[in-house]
Parts: sequence; C-alpha cells; structure tokens
Amino acid sequence: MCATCGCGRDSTAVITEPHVHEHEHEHDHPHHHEHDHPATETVILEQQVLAKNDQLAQRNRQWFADRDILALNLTSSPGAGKTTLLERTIRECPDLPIGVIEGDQETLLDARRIESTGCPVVQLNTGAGCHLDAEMTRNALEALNPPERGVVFIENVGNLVCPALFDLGEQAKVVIVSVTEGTDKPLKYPHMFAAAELVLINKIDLLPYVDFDLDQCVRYARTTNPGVELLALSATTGEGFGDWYEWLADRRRSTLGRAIEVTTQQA
Ligand SMILES: Nc1nc2c(ncn2[C@@H]2O[C@H](COP(=O)(O)OP(=O)(O)OP(=O)(O)O)[C@@H](O)[C@H]2O)c(=O)[nH]1
Ligand SMILES: [Mg+2]
Repeated sequence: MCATCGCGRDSTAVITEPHVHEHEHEHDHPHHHEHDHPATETVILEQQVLAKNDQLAQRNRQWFADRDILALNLTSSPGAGKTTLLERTIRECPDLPIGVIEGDQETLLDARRIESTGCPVVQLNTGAGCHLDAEMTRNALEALNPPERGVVFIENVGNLVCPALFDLGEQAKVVIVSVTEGTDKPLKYPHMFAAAELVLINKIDLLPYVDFDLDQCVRYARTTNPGVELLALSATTGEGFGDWYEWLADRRRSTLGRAIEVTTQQA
C-alpha cells in the first residue's frame, strides 16, 4: 500500500530490509542474525482501515442486492481504456439500465464523456488519494440513485495497486490491461489480477504495432489467478465486444436469479 494517500495507515505492512553482512565472526551479544541469506526485519502494523472498509463494503453489497443491481468495479492502470469501454457499452446496450460512478484524482472529464452518452453519472474526485473506498462509493450511490435491476459500473482511479485492496461492495472486479502496457503486468501487479473475476485485454487493434505477447499475458494472468476469465477486445473498433456482452448478460442473470438478455446494437 502507498504512503502518499494514507491508505497504508493503520494497515498491515511487511517491511523487508535486506542487509548483507561482510563479517564472519561469532557474536557474543544476544541479537539474532541470519548469515545464510539476507536478514529481514518484519514490522506488522494493524489492519483497521481495511477492516472498516470491508464493513462498509458489506453494507453496499446488501444495498445492491436489495435493488437487484449488478455492480462492477472497473480497474486498470491510467489510460488502459476504462472510459472508452464504458462509452461503447452504454451506446451499444440501449435497453440496459446503466449508472456510472467515475473515480479520478481531479477533473470532471470522464463524467462529461459518460454524460454525453445520456447515461446517469457521478464523478468522485479523490485529490491525493489513489483509489475509491466503500464510503465514497456509498455517497456516490446516494447521489446517483441508480435504477433498480440495472448495472452500476464503478470506474476506479487508474492504478493497479491500491484499488485491489479496497472492496467497494461490488459483485466483481473487472481489470483492464492494454497491449501498450507490456505483457508482464499480471506478474508485476499480482494482487490486482488475483482479485479480478474478469481480465479484459484491450487495444488489440494495436497488436501489429507493439511488442505484446497475448498468449503469454493470458498465461501470466492464470499463474496469478487460475480461475480468471480473459477476453481480448478493442474499445476503439468494437472487436471482441460480443464476448464482453455475453459475460455481462451472464453476470446479470445470476444477479437477477433468472434468464434475462442484454440486447445489443453493435456497430
Ligand atoms: N487504439 C486504441 N486506443 C484506445 C482503445 N481504448 C482506449 N483507447 C485510447 O486510449 C486513451 C485512454 O482511454 P480512456 O478510455 O480515457 O482510458 P481510461 O482507462 O479511462 O483512463 P483514466 O481514466 O485516465 O485512467 C484514449 O486516447 C482512448 O481513445 C483501444 O481499444 N484501441
Ligand atoms: Mg477514464
């Protein structure tokens, strides 16, 4: 967790401090050294922030359940294509009741993009913060007042680290990784990929121009999270969106507990 936004305060952190010994002597003082490998010093701090967040997230989850709302927490590194994916999804699923919560450190830019599709949207600005939490989400939900039996997309702050830790009460985290970011992201940010139910590999229209190994990225994601589903698509061209809509319809069926179709008008 990071120190900048305070999300690590009162939480558990393991600090490993390797230091190499150059001496080979016997100690006559009582402290402990590991001579076979770098010594580590572990500091355990409390987990209060995350525990409080989990409680509030549970209330949000009940709030969604009471209204038959499917809530999805959309995470990615900055610029992977979260808002572009939402714009296309909203335009191509006109019969699906959608509400959007936008999370960014600053500006209303993403909210304006969503607003231009005609979809209800609330923007959360986190200032120095690098993730949304359950309390912010609850406040945004009250302002959004999303339609019952619909879908709420929560676009998290662009960041593959802290949003992995904060449950917002969603039914599933959907992680977007784009082909311009490099094949290794699932290995470098394992917590985010471990927390995901679905990974969308976006910007596949750019595959001919970038050094990205799609199969390897899938393998890396499955190393971190063996059960994760992966779909490759392009939010710009719409390629692969049929599978995304099928996944969405499937999740919506389980939320509503009965068969329901998502009718799309794909371009
Ligand atoms: N070529 C290509 N460009 C894309 C695709 N999806 C998004 N982009 C572009 O990538 C840039 C960032 O897209 P956004 O949708 O704003 O990304 P984001 O994840 O919402 O960004 P933040 O909210 O800032 O984290 C924009 O210039 C998009 O047009 C895609 O599938 N292919
Ligand atoms: Mg965005």
